[in-house]
Amino acid sequence: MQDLLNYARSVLRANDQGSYTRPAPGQYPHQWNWDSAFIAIGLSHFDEERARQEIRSLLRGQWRSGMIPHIIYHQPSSEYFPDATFWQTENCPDASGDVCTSGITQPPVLATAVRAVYERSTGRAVARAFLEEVFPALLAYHRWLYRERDPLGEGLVAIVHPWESGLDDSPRWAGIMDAITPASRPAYRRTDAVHVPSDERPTDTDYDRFVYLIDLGRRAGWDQRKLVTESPFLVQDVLFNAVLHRANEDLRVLAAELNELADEIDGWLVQTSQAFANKLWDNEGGRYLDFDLRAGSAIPEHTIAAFIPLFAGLPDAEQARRLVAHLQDPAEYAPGTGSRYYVPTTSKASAHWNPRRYWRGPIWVVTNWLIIQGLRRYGYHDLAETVRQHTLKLVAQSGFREYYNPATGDGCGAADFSWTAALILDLLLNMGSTSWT
Ligand code: 9WN
Repeated sequence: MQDLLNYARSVLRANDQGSYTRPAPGQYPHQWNWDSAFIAIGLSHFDEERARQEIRSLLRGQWRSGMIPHIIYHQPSSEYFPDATFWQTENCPDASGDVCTSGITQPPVLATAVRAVYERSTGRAVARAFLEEVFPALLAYHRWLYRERDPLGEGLVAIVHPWESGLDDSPRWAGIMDAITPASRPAYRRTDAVHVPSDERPTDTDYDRFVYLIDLGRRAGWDQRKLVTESPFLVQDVLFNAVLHRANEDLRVLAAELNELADEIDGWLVQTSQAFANKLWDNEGGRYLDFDLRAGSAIPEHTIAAFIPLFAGLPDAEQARRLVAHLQDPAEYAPGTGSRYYVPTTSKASAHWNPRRYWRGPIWVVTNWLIIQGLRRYGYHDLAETVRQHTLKLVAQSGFREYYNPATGDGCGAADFSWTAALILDLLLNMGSTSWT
C-alpha cells in the first residue's frame, strides 16, 4: 500500500504545472475541468493548499456567463489538438477574457470536489475563507447549466458535443454521430495517436465529427441558444446529469455551511430526481438510458453510464437492485466471458464492445471510483470492495494508466495519468467510507 501511495503522489507531483495539474505528460498538456476536480480530491489527502490551488486555477477559465470550460489553456502547446486558437472563443462576449479556453464544458464534478477539499481541511479558518471565495462561482456554474442547457425546463441538462460527456466515443453517441455528414469542416491534424496506438483511440471518422461540431459552435459564436437550436448532437446524458445532481447535493451542504439560501438548489434537486424517475429510467430494461432531444427518443445503448445515478442517490432500492444485477451479470459487466476485471465501460453484450478502444470497453479508474461510491451509498459493500480490489490490482500490475484492457489487465492510453493516481489515493485512504472526512 505504501508503495502505491508514494507512486500516486509522485505522479501528481510530476504532472504539476505550478498552478494546475496536466492529466498526463505528452498527451494532455493543459487543464481539464473534471480531471482537475478529481485531482483536487486526491490532493486533498496530502496537500490541502495545492488542492485549493487546483480549483482556483480551473476557475480562472470560468466564463462571464458562469460556464466552466472543459479545457483551460494556461500555456501554448503544439502537443495537443485542438490548440487554444482552434476554438475561436474570443468571438464570444461571454468567454473568459483572462485565459484561453475551449467553448464547451464537462461533467460538473467541481462542487463535489470543493466539498471534499473543504471537509478534509485541517485549518478551518483557511477552509472557510476558501469556501466563501469559490461558492459564488460554483452557483454561477450550476445556474448556467440550468439556464442555458435545459431547453425543456425539466431539470435535465443537455450536452452539445460528445466531449462534454467526458466519455467521448461512448457507443451511446454512435447512432447520432454516424448520422452526421461533416460536409464542410476545417482542416485539422490529430496529435493524439502520436503518443498512443491509434487502435486505443477514437477513429478518424469520430474525429471528423468532433471537429464538425466544434466548427458549428465557432460559427454560432458559442451562442448557447443557437447551439441548442442547431446542434445535431443534443443529448440529456445520464452520467452528466447524475454527476450534476450529486454536485447539487454537495452544493446544498456547502450553502448551509455559509447560511446561504438554498431554495434554488432544492428546486433543482427535486426536479432532476423526478426527471430521472419519469424520463430516464427504462423500466423494461431495468436501467437508465440517455435521451436524444433531436430525435425525441431514448438511446438504447448499454454502458457504464447507467450505474452513475447510484453515486447521486437517484434510484430507489428496487431500481438499485436491478442496476446491480446488470453489474453482476458476466454477459454484461462482471468478470467471465471476455473479461477478467470490473468494470468495463461498455457492456460486453454491445455490438460496439472493444476491450482496447477508449470508452468502448476499457476500464477507467474514474468510472470505477464513481461506481464504488455509488455501491457503498446503497449498502452493496462487498461488491464495492471487489471493484476496489480489482482497481488496485490493475494499477499494481500495469501502472497508473489512462485505461485498462478488461480481458488482460494491460494498461492502455497515456501513462502516468493524474486522475488515476488521485483516485487511487482516495481508494487507499478512504476505505469503505461514503463521507469525505
Ligand atoms: C477530449 C483529459 C480528457 C478527459 C476525458 C477523456 C479525454 C479528451 C481527448 O481526455 O478527452 O476532452 O482528447 O480525448 O475522454 O474524459 O477529461 O484526461
